[in-house]
Amino acid sequence: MQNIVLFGPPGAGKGTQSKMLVEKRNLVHLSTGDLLRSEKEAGTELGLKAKILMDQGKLVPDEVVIGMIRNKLETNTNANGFIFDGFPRTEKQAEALDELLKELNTSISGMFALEVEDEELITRLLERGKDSGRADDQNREVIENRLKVYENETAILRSYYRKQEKFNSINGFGALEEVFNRLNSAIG
Ligand code: B4P
Repeated sequence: MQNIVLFGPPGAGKGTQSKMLVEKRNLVHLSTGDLLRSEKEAGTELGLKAKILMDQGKLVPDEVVIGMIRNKLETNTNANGFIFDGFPRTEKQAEALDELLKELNTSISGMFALEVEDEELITRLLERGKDSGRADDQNREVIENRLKVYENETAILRSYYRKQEKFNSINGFGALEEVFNRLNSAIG
């Protein structure tokens, strides 16, 4: 199984590149952001609770996202592998993912971190906010808060995967195809 963690700050291109990778490789795409937004749209209790946090740029509790990923892994047992997009975002989530994959007799093949400067991230997200309908993309303060949360809670995972010798840094600046080519050759 090929299991890839696509990592990076908000707006780095995780969702965008995941979709391109899925077309090229026969992997199941798991985006916790997309899963949470579906819950929000369906108006479930989980979705309504998540909405309050997401709209402020805060992380949803670990138990919630770990539970969602567990369900998806259990219902895709025949997959060739997974692309984890936006997950893990905390050390607790990374440890839980390692455990869940161990139960399936597999593990993370590599973590690929898209590197993009903050000003470019803010520009991209505000641009998407013009028509995405996402409250978290429409306000500069909320975007800055998301970047702060990334620095404080998520960036630490770089060393988590470095210790496992699975960390790969990818320049995420440039045209979509350019970034995709860099990513694709790093994945191998
Ligand atoms: P996510 O849905 O993961 O959203 P994101 O970080 O904004 O990244 P996304 O994948 O959507 O954007 P992309 O970089 O592709 O998370 C949203 C919220 O959900 C979080 O803030 C949190 O509240 C919650 N959440 C999700 N997962 C969680 C977890 N595990 N634990 C706790 N909470 C969780 O693209 C951004 C824009 O840039 C797009 O418009 C795209 O077109 C553009 N773009 C991409 N690549 C480009 C390039 N090379 N050049 C120019 N523009 C580019």
